[in-house]
Amino acid sequence: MEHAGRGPAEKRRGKRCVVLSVAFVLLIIVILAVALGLTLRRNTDELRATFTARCEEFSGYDCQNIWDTFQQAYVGKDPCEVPVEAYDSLIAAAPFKPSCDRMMFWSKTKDVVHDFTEKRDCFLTLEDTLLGSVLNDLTWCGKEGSSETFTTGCPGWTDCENNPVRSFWNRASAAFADVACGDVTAMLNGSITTPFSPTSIFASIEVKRFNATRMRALNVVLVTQKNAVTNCTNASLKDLQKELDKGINYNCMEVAESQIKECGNDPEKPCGACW
Ligand code: DVN
Repeated sequence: MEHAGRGPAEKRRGKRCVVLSVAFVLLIIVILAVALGLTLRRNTDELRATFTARCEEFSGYDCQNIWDTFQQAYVGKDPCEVPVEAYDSLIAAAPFKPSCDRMMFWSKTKDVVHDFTEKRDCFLTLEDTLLGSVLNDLTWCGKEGSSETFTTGCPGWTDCENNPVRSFWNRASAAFADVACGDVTAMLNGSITTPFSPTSIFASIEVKRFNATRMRALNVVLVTQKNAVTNCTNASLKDLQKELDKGINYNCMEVAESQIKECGNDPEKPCGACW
């Protein structure tokens, strides 16, 4: 009769096989965990490197302290529960200085306005200031129970209101508008039907904080293209005028985008003569 059970050598081989399989699975788990850890570290390190390099272009600031203060706003938090107030300390660490007669606000004209302010050293947008420039075009968020910064998989602008990126821009825009003084300029988009959109940061936050004790006028530059759909008589611009604090003068000029581009390319021309 044939022996039904396995021999001792076969049993030992079977056991070794199980041990090897478990060890292999554990090894894979360790490798994956290390790779994930390194990726997260890289996320934090890359953001820190960009932040610090941009910060160091401004002299007289403690960039390490500004980075630490920035991180405190969102690290370890649910990325949908970072309110605007979380950035109060960051704003206090690098406050906006008033640049009377040179401050430039904008809405739906991101490229044209920055192309212009980069070439000409006359107007200053939020994105030309230290805090605006270090975080411009970046994405970041934290996670509950983690000390890392994530740069992917973060909630989008409209996914939840209190997300770290949106709250930062809302807070920074409010602080920048708080120091607006003298003659202030706003570049709005003449190619859309509602250049002063109630849901924009410009309308919902900045204009509401303009104050007549500091500001003399708001000069709207309505950027037009060949087939302009909007001019200075636009209904939304009437709303803008109504929203302004009494005592702030309002002016509006329609200016061709090509003229703004040409002026940007001509550093000899005085800034005020661009429109
Ligand atoms: O005056 C400026 C400046 O001070 C600024 O920070 O706020 C004013 C501009 O904000 P705005 O009036 O809301 O103008 P926009 O053109 O509607 O939006 C400005 C930017 O906010 C966009 O360019 C988006 O940034 P991005 O993605 O190009 O780096 C962002 N943004 C606004 N609404 C968004 C959005 N991003 C994604 N989804 C949205 N719904």
